[in-house]
Amino acid sequence: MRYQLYYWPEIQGRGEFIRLALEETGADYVDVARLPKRGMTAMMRFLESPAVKHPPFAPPFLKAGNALIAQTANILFFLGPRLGLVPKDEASRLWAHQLQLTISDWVAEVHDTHHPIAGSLYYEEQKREAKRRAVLDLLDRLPPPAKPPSSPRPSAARRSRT
Ligand SMILES: N[C@@H](CCC(=O)N[C@@H](CS)C(=O)NCC(=O)O)C(=O)O
Repeated sequence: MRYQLYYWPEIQGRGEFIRLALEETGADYVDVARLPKRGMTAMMRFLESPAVKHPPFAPPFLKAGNALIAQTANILFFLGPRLGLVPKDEASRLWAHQLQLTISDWVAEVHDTHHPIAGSLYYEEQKREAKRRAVLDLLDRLPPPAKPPSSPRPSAARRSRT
């Protein structure tokens, strides 16, 4: 099966999660929007054409035969067993999916520390809010990456002082 990946050609972004799975396993795929000339047109057709029955919300999305699959975690849930990246049992698959959904939450959190008001505004236009958001996010939401999992989260430590 030749998979077709659709993602913005200029950035790595969420498309990279899909690329990594495809590259790691040597899957046969084409990165459609990176093709010269018609790549972006092909991608925009899926996003804009009323003829698409189940249109994606936003890239990345994957075409696999007749299936059109969007949402990064959903695409990986589909690809995982097909590319041999997860064990076959349901519990393992759900655990891998749960991890990927958590990563998706983190991606959104980190994105919002730069674009807390709107993704369509430049960082410079929302710098003050971004700084506030970033500090609060670090304190309340994201666990410290450098510490072992057993360490208390900063938010818990903060709460215990009040
Ligand atoms: N929840 C979706 C989010 C998709 C998303 O927001 N994609 C971004 C790029 S990483 C995008 O295309 N934003 C511009 C737009 O929606 O027009 C996922 O995890 O795939």
